Amino acid sequence: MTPPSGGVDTASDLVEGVLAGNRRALARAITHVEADSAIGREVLARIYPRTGRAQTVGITGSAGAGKSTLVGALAREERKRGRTVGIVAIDPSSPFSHGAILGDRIRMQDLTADGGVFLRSMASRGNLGGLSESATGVVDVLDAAGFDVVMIETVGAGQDEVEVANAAGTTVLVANPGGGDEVQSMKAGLMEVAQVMTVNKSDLAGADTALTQLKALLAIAHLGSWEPPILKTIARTGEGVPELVDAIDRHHAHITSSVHAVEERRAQATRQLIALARAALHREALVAAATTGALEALVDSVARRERDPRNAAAALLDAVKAQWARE
Ligand SMILES: Nc1nc2c(ncn2[C@@H]2O[C@H](COP(=O)(O)OP(=O)(O)O)[C@@H](O)[C@H]2O)c(=O)[nH]1
Ligand SMILES: [Mg+2]
Repeated sequence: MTPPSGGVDTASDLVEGVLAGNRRALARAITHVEADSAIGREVLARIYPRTGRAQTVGITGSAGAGKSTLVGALAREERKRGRTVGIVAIDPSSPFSHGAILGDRIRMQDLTADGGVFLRSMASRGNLGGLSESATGVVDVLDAAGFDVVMIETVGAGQDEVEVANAAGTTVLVANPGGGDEVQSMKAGLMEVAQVMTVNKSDLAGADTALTQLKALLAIAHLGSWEPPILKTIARTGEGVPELVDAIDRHHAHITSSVHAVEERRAQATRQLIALARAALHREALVAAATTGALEALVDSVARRERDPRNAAAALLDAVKAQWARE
């Protein structure tokens, strides 16, 4: 990806512009971060000491759960409370990026028109881990630019998406009535990813059943010092949204309170670092494997049943390590 034409960006100008809240500098800095350019990396390195002030909120759940609608409703509520909002949407089916729901888009434009909301859509990039790297970078840029709240919408399907949501201070799981099987399949694992849960589309039948199922799952989950509240929302009308903002704020107060602040900062740093290291390792290893031709050859031998896949995976790792030793 190349940066937009017209003028040559320098990292210094972009950093200065971002910190001053300049919208054009912000947009260009984000483009560099998304492209993972040298300037983008320098911008991220230089702004990082200025991050950590924003309240970061991950919004995760299945496609169609109403995440984008809810993000819009949350942003509206935050604006009522006088807070500015940065939004990163990486759901590929997001109406923010695809215009699937014209009404939502028009209302979203109202919201961004007041200058207190900045919205950026990002395309999911397949399985090379580029997503967690660039999405958390964009969150950092919005944080440094001074937005009070930064929201990240992701489809809670892949590892990558879960990691993105996980990098946020507070993650909201968006479930639906009638999603019983789906809720069961999440099991305790995904429940532990979220600190606040909501049964969205509570105007539909079965909302209370879904609520009861979530509570039952939560009862068997391993919980720390925070017990995730489970709420009901109707994102389309905004019903329950003020209560959801209150719950997110309570969790934010919990993780920033003096008793938990140090522990939580370390936990969040661990999640972020591991997610980024995993993505980088994955990418570098595939590049090294491709360079040596080892991947191709091992795939052939497994397909011919000459080697078992576990043995081949170990051989692939050896080839990658040997390639790294040569570099
Ligand atoms: N009935 C009802 N529909 C909703 C609600 N929230 C969102 N929707 C609808 O659900 C569909 C998917 O919403 P969207 O926000 O795009 O979901 P996402 O894929 O999770 O981002 C859209 O048609 C929304 O209008 C709600 O609270 N009640
Ligand atoms: Mg969406």
